[in-house]
Amino acid sequence: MFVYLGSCTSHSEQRMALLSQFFTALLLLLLQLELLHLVGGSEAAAPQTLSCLPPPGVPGTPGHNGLPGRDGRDGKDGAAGPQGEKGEPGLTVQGPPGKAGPEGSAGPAGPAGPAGPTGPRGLKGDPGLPGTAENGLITALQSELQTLKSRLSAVEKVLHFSTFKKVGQKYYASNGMKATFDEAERFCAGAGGALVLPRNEAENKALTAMHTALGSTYIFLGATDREKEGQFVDLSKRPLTYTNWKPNEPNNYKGNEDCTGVNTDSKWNDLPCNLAYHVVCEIAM
Ligand code: MAN
Ligand code: CA
Repeated sequence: MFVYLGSCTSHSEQRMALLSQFFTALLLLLLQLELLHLVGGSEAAAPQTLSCLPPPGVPGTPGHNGLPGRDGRDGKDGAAGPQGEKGEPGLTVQGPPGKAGPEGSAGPAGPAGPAGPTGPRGLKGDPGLPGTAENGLITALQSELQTLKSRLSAVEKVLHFSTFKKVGQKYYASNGMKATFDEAERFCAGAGGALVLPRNEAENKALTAMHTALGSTYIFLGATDREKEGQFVDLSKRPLTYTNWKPNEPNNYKGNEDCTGVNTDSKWNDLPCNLAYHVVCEIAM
């Protein structure tokens, strides 16, 4: 039984109405049970059959299925899914520039006496260059591009030689040729480099390795004292900052030694410029 209670009834009124419906139904049920007792005998009696009822009939056809029930409540939360893939690393970019600091105060007053009043405040300074992240990235990439261009250029020059060795920011390269000093100097310049001249011990040691590869005894170095006897200079006429002379060298033997060579022991000796010695060029990056 369903009774429409209306939207204007209070909660307690609704409860009262439901209770009264419930008790009415209960009363009807008890009345029916009492009728059965009156017909069927005392309470204590054993189970019985109502002899006054007619025999049961043939079972009827099954009823139709009922309507589907309402949806159940939502289930519990499922287990957490697997962890996602790690993201790509972000770009490193320069942040924006900070704000300009406050302007400095005027200088201290001069000594007491006839000095004038303190000068006016100075003009505001010019703003700095825009230090945006993009500008920082462009500068870094331009620098990297220059480095790569320089290295590629050196490697392309070295490709024309059969023997080469990298030392610091340069290559020492040779094709095993022997030549006079002037020929050697021209050859190296034409190859985009210069006749070799070690500037430190590491570079000098690299020439010992070239000796081993070339099977040479002397390699010409880019240093002469042609202009002033006893004063060795490089090919740009600058004084040498590193030397590794043998003992008692340079000796200008027979007054005819204005050029320089390095021996297999890595020591230097002044030699005749018109004799042919092995040629090694240095190719800078
Ligand atoms: C000797 C020394 C050197 C000189 C050579 C020339 O080894 O006198 O100083 O340069 O001969 O062959
Ligand atoms: Ca000598």
